[in-house]
Amino acid sequence: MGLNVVEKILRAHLVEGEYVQGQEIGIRIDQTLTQDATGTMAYLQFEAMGIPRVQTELSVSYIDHNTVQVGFENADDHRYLMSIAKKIGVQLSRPGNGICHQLHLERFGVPGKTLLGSDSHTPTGGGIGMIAMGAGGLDVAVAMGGGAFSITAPRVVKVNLTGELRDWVAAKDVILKVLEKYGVKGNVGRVMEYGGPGAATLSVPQRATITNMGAELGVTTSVFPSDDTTRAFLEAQGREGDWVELLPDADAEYEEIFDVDLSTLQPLFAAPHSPGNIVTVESLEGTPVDQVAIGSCTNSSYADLKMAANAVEGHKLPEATVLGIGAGSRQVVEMLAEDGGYLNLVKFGARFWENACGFCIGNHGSPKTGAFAVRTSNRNFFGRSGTKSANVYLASPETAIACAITGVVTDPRKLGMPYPKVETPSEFMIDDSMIVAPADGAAAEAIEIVRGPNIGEPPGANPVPETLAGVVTIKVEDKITTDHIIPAGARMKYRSNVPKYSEFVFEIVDDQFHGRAGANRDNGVHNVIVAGESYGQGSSREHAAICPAYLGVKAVLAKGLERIHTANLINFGIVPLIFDDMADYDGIEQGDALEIPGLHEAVTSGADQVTVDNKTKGTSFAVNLDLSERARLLLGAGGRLPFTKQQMG
Ligand code: MIC
Ligand code: SF4
Repeated sequence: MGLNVVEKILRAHLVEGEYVQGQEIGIRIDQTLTQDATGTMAYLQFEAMGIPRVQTELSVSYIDHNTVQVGFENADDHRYLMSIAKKIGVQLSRPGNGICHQLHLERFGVPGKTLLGSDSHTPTGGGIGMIAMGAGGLDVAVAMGGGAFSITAPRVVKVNLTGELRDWVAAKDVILKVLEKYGVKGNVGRVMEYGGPGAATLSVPQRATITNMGAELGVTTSVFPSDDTTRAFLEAQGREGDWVELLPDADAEYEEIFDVDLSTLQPLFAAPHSPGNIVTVESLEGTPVDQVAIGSCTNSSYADLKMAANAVEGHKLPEATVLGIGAGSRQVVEMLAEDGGYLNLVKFGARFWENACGFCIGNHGSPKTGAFAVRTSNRNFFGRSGTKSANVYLASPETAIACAITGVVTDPRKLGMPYPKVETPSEFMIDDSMIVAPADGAAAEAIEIVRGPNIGEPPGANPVPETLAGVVTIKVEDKITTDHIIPAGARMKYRSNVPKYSEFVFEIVDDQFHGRAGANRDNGVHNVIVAGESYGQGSSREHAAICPAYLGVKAVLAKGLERIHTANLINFGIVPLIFDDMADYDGIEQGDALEIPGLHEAVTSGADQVTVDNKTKGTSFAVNLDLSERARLLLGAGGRLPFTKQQMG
C-alpha cells in the first residue's frame, strides 16, 4: 500500500509506539518555535528541567504577540526571552520583525521536517510540506530538550483540489469552504492533506493561508505536498538548498476524500462568533462596514497586501470606515515600501499597524461598540477583538479591500474593476538582521538571564486527589474556546505571572468564577468545570490549564475536548473526564456537590471509567477516562513538569 504525505513524514520521525491509526505514537521533533505570549512560560519550564542547551536541529523564539507594551511587563518578558535564547541555543526574532508563522515559512521551514510550536497556528508550515503542529509551551519545552511529542496516529482526509480559483476568489475562500463542510468540532485526530491538480495552481502563501486556518477545524495539522511551487518559493527566499520533493504515492490511501473544484468557489465570510459559521459575502451585500483589518498570520503575505495596494489606487477610504493593516513580516513591509504599495495604501487612508499579532488578538484595533468588522484573520470568537458587542466577519483580503473601498459589504467580483492579481515574487528582499543568533561555548555560559519583576515561576505539581470532593464551579455549553477560558488581548501581559493572570479565568463568561474557585480552593473544596462538546477549542495557550489548576480545578467533565487543550490539562494535573451518557450533562447544575471516590487510583491503574456521585441531586453516573498510558503517568505525578523532573532523577 502506498503512503500519503502525512504518513511519509510521520513514519520517518517515529520514535515511540507502532504506527497504527488511532494509537498514540511519539515522534521526533526537528524544529520548534515559540512566541512571546506562550514562550516565556515555555522557557521557564525548560529551565526547570535543567537541560543546558536545546537538542533540536533548530529552535526559534519569536517576539510578536505582546508588542504593545503598556507597562513594563511585556518589555521584561522580551529581555528575558532574548537572554535565555542566546544562552540555550535558540534563534531569536526581535519584536518588529513580524509574526512567527509567516517568518518561519519565509526563513526557516523545511519540507519533510517536523515542527512543534507553542501556538495553534503552527500548521502554517504545512504550506511548504512540513508536519507542523501546535502544542502547549511545556510540550514544546520538552521537545526542545530532545523529548518526543505524542500524538494519535491520525486519520488522513484528502482535500482533492481541481480547477483554478477565479478572479477575486482567494485561498481564504478555500479554507472557509473546508470549514463549511467539516465544522469546528469533531475533527480531533484527523489531518487534512491537500492535493490534486488544483493544488499546483496555488502559491506557497496561498497554501499557508489554508493550512494556517486549518487549525480552526480542530485537526492535528494540515499539509500540502512539496513540489515545484515549493521549490520556487524557497528559491525566491534564497533557500533552494532546503527543498526536497515530497509527494503522496499514487496508491496512497485516505480516510475520505473531499473534492473541491476551485473554479466553483465564491467569496465567503465566517460570520460571528465562530470560524465555522459560513455564509456567502453576497448574502450580506450592502451592510455598512465599520472596520476592515487586513493582516494576521493568515493573510499578510506580500501578494495579499500588494493586491490590496493595487486595488485602492485612485480611491479614498469612506468616512465611516476604518482600515488597519498589520503585515506579516518586515520583509513584506520593506518590499511594499520599495515598490510603492505602502504609499498607495497610506494615501487611500489605511492605518499601518505594527507587523505583529496586534488586532487579531485584541491587543489593539478593537472595533467600536456593536461594530460590523471585516477581518482577514482566522478567529472571530466572542470578545476576542476586545469589543464584546462587535460582530467580526472573517474574509479574504480581496473581500476585505472591496469592503474598505465601498464602505459596505461588497462581493469583490462586483467592484467592476480588473482583478489586480499579484504573483509570488521570484526574489524576496532578504535581511535577517532582526534575527539574533545564539552564543556558543564560554560566551553562552557567561550570559546572565535577565529577570525583571514580571518574570515569575513555572507552576508546581497539581496532584490528582484520592477522592475528588468538590463542586461544579461553572457549567458552560458547547464550543467553549480558550479565549473564553482565559482572555488574551490586554490581559496577555500577565502570562508570566500566574496568580495575577488567574484573576481573569472565564472573565468574559462569568466574572465571579475566579472568586468562587479561589474560595473553594482555600477551603479545601475541589473545583470541577462542566462543559459541552469541543471544550478548549482554538489557541494552544496552556494558561487555559495552568490558571484553572492554580485556582484548584481538579477535573474538567465534558461531552468532548479538543486535542491541544486536553494535552495541556493533563500536563498540569487536571483530569479530563468525558460523559459516557451525554444526557448526564443535562442532569447536572452549577453549584452541585460532586464526589469521585478513588479518582487517583482509577487514573493510575488504567481504569477506563469512574463513577461520579452528585450529592446535591442524589444521582450517580459513569464517566470515561479516555487516557493513554503516558497521560496516566503524567497525571499520577501531578503533571508533566514534575514527571519529567522525576524521570531525570
Ligand atoms: C491565538 O491566535 O489565539 C494565539 C494568541 O496566537 C494563541 C497563542 C496564545 O494564546 O498565546 C494560539 O493560537 O495558540
Ligand atoms: Fe498572532 Fe493572530 Fe496568528 Fe495567533 S492567530 S499567531 S494572535 S496573528
